[in-house]
Amino acid sequence: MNKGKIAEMLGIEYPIFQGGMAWIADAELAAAVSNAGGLGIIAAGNADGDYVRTQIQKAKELTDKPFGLNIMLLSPFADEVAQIAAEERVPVITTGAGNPAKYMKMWLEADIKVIPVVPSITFAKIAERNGACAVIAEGGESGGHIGELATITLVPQVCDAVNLPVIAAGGIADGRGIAAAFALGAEAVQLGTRFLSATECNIHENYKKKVLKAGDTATVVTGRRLGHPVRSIKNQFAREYAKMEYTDISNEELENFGTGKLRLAVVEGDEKNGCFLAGQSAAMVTKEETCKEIIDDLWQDAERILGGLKKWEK
Ligand code: TUI
Repeated sequence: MNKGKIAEMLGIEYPIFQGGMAWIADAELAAAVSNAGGLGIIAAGNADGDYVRTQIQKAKELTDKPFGLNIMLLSPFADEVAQIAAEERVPVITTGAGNPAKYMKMWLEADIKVIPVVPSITFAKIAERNGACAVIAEGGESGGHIGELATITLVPQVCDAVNLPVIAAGGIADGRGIAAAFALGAEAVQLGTRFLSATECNIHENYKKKVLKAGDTATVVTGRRLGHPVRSIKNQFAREYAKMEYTDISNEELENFGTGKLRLAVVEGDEKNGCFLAGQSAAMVTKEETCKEIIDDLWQDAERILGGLKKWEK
């Protein structure tokens, strides 16, 4: 099957991105995905410049294939990390949780392909105007920080609104999801949650277990009150946070209550107090596999389903 414009543009084998999950997506995961033919993406998250530079250099050692860096724009280190990404000339930058306009010129001058995550048509159009080579339209089924729209409504609207290739994200975890995304007009997909169970994903064993045993209604969205809705697996932390949103405590106290809880989940595996970010597709993640097994399985299934879809073949 024709693997499409995005794979060609980025020099990857399959149009499958691994989402840049904060605290989770390190050089090892990204390189494993890139070596399997997808686009592996290191997450800068809230980390400082030194950490990010080390991870970029490690990825360059672990793979000779293209890889990406995700810059979380709410990070206090976003300016520093943006500069380091340009210096290191990472092949691809994706951005999350904001508008990357002020960095675009610097990145484009460094010959970097910039692909912002957009939660709406407005931000897709801004990205196009500022020189992005594609956009990732991420629906609210995904884990972590989310927008208001669902993937099935967001993707076709973004495809109609901009003249750029669109990567669909949010709720996609298998070949059926990929087929659906292509039917909506996307030319590639980004998956995060499916890679949480990957052998090369260096998260605490308890995190993997939580994802593997998640059911269809295992996740919940908290944080709307502070303007940063976040989807995570229901546990004591999520329930307490949800309750606190409706009390009269200050925003600052609420924010402080959330600080450091993703680290508790990823590093300590603290099942009660950690914040276990995951998308609605967690219920579809049922076994631990290598990144290569995941990518091969995804593409084989997508190809089987899409075999006859003429629009994609041309
Ligand atoms: O960024 C993500 N997912 C994330 S970031 C993250 S770390 C974090 N922790 C606490 C609060 C906030 C972030 C965990 N998961 N996905 C990409 C994404 N980007 N989803 C939604 C957006 C987005 C939202 C608003 C992109 C642009 C945007 O622009 C609005 C503006 O006002 O700039």
